[in-house]
Amino acid sequence: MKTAVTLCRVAEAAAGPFVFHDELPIGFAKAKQHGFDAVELFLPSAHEVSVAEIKQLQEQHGLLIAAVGTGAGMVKHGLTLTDADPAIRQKALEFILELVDFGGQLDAPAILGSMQGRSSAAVPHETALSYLANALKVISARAVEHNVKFIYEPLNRYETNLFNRSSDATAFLVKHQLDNVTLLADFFHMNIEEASMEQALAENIAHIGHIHFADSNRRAMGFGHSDYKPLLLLLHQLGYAGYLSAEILPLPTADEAAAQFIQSTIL
Ligand code: LER
Ligand code: MN
Repeated sequence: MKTAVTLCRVAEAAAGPFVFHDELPIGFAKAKQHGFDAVELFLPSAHEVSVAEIKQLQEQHGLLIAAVGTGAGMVKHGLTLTDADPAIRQKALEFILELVDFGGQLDAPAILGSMQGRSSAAVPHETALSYLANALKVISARAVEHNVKFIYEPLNRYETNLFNRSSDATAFLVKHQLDNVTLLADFFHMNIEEASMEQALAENIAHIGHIHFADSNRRAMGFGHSDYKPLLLLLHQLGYAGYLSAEILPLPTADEAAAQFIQSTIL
C-alpha cells in the first residue's frame, strides 16, 4: 500500500477534510518531509496550475500523484451530474472531463465525489441514476484514453442519496459494465453507512481502487475511535495495493495530522 496526502487549493473548501492548504510548492515539500509517497490534489479547476508545473514539483520531490479530486465543481460552481437542468449537467460533465485529461497527463485518476449530486423531487431516483450511469460511461471512456481508471466515491447519507454503501455501488458499476471505474472506500463515510467495515471491504475489494483512510471523526486514524489496526491488516491480507490517502481534518494541526497518519499506516 502507498500513502498520499491531500493538498487543497480551493478557498471554498478551507474548512474541509484536507491536510495542507498551502501553495503547491510548500504542500509538495511538506508531503515529502512527512514521508508520503504521493499527493492527492484538490484544485479549483483543471486550469489553476499547469501540468508542467506539477511535473516539475513531482520530480523535485520524488512524489507520485495519487488522484485528482473534482469536488470544486460542486463547492465552487454548484455543478452536479444529476442536476435537473441539462445545461448544468453538461457543464458538470465538461468540468470533470477536463480534470480527467489533467490527471491523465500525470498518470492519475480523477475522483467523482460530491459532483455526483443527489435525486430530488425534480429528479426522481431512477432518473438520477441513469444520469449518473450515462455520465460515468463518457468519463470512463475518456479515462481509458489516458490509460487511467476513474474513481467513484459513495458518500454518507448527508452528502448524497445515490450510493451510500460500497456493495450497492459495486452492483451499479457491474450492472452498467463500468469496468474502468473503481470505487473509493472513504472510511469516514463507511463508518456511518456500513454494517461492518470488514465485510464491506472484503466483499468489494476487487472494485476498490482508492481509500480515504480517516478515523470516525474524520481525523487521522488513531485520533478517533476506529479500531483501525485490524482493518489495515485485513487490507494487507486482501492484497490491496492502492493508496491510503489522508483526506482528513488538519487537526490538531496539519503537521500533527500528517505525522499521525503516517504512523497509523505502519502495520
Ligand atoms: C466528501 O465528503 C468526500 O469524501 C470527498 O472525497 C468527495 O468530494
Ligand atoms: Mn472522501
